[in-house]
Amino acid sequence: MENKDTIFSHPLSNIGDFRFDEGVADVFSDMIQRSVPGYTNIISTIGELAKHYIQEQSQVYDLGCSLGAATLAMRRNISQQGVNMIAVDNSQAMIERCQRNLGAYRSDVPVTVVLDDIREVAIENASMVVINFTLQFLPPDEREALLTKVYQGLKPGGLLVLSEKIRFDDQSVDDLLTELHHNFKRAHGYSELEISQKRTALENVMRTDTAQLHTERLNEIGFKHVATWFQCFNFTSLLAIK
Ligand code: GEK
Repeated sequence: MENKDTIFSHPLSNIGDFRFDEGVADVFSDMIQRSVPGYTNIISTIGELAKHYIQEQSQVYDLGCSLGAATLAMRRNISQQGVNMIAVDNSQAMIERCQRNLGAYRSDVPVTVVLDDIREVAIENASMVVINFTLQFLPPDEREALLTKVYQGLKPGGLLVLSEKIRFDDQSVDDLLTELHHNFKRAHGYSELEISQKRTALENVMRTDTAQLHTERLNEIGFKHVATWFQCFNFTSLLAIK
């Protein structure tokens, strides 16, 4: 059974910045499913897209792979020949568990699990790249460079799936969708204390962009086709084809 996330359930005298450490990695699967509306749907759609977009003799990247959910979903759907997968995360705790999760299922598709910063990793000969809720943790002024590197490493017809928490310039809309998201968390058993302490912990480490900025940036970088395929409250997923 999955470990339940109770990290913020007791009052903390000093709420430090959120970190992807052992404690978080142990409960991460439960945490993300109870915190991100549509997460399971997004993961299974990533698997579906893998069937259509992964090209023979190419590479597939999962940037900010955590426990490897997106990598597993894609790997299950690969029948193309000569595909290499590369899953990257800069949390040692996540990478150890990701390696274990991938090892638990049989597959002929090789996966290299890399402990590194996604800004440091070369992207080459890629037909599909997934950045599922990870760009939001990079400093805002470094996001364009990362996406440009992804674009340059993609083959023609290659696909980027970019999922993010977003903010809205219209304060009333932002407040409303934040409240709906908090209701989602309440419905999944998080208390007011857990919701507010987690929010404080994320304040300095997760700075969200607007949906409009995401779309414009991908278009400016040169992606030929950009579309929002999923949105629920303040969570979105885009696909961008080179
Ligand atoms: C999923 N994609 O289950 N370099 C590498 N990894 C990073 C960096 C960085 N600069 N910054 C953060 N991370 C996953 C979920 S979680 C999303 C992704 C969330 C890693 C961090 O260690 C964590 O594992 C992941 O990005 C973000 O589909 O917690 O909201």
